[in-house]
Amino acid sequence: MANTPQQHPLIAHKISLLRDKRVKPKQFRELVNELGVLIGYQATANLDLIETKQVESPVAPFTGVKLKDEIAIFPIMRAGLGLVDSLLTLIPTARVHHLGLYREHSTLLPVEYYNKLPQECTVDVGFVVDPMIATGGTAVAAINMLKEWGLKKIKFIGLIGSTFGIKVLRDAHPDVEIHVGVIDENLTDEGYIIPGCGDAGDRIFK
Ligand code: HSX
Ligand code: HSX
Repeated sequence: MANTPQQHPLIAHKISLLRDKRVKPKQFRELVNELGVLIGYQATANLDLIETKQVESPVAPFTGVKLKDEIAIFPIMRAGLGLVDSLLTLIPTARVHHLGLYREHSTLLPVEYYNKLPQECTVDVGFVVDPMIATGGTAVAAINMLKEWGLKKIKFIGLIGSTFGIKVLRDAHPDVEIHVGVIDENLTDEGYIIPGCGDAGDRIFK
């Protein structure tokens, strides 16, 4: 199931602002970043911990905990770049591996243009980040790339997903947790989510 923390008032408030066409790139980028932190916080809630050796607080010894897994963030360019800082705020030690995919304009099918993953996969948990799931093709293709690389545990973080695209992603990769801020019912033949927020890449960078 896709997790839509829509009920959280801060997420609902910020998604509404994100949709507003009067919002300019500076504020749009800030909103993407803030939403990434809120949704990322929820998406990291079930990460595993291990105990550390005993250390001492100023008053007593204690056994600490730390994250068990090697974690990486996989932004899908361009728009996914807007969510990298959010995830790094939450997990500053995470690695970042960029994936480049664009939708071919007539078929809307994803085309890979950038993949510099190291030869060996030493990541335990990967967070694929991209603000939009429209037809779902891009997310499915990115996750295919990561599974072929050898990554076993993958979570997707987005801001707005279409009902159709989320079903496509869930059917293709039922093992992947999907975390989005909101699910919109409609998708145009041109692959735009309605009401959506327009082209997130353009709104972040232009
Ligand atoms: C947008 O198109 C997003 O940032 C994604 O990278 C992509 C989503 O489209 P789709 O493949 O889900 O239709 O620019
Ligand atoms: C969009 O996804 C456009 O169709 C582009 O082809 C593609 C690239 O996304 P981004 O670079 O703006 O994230 O839907």
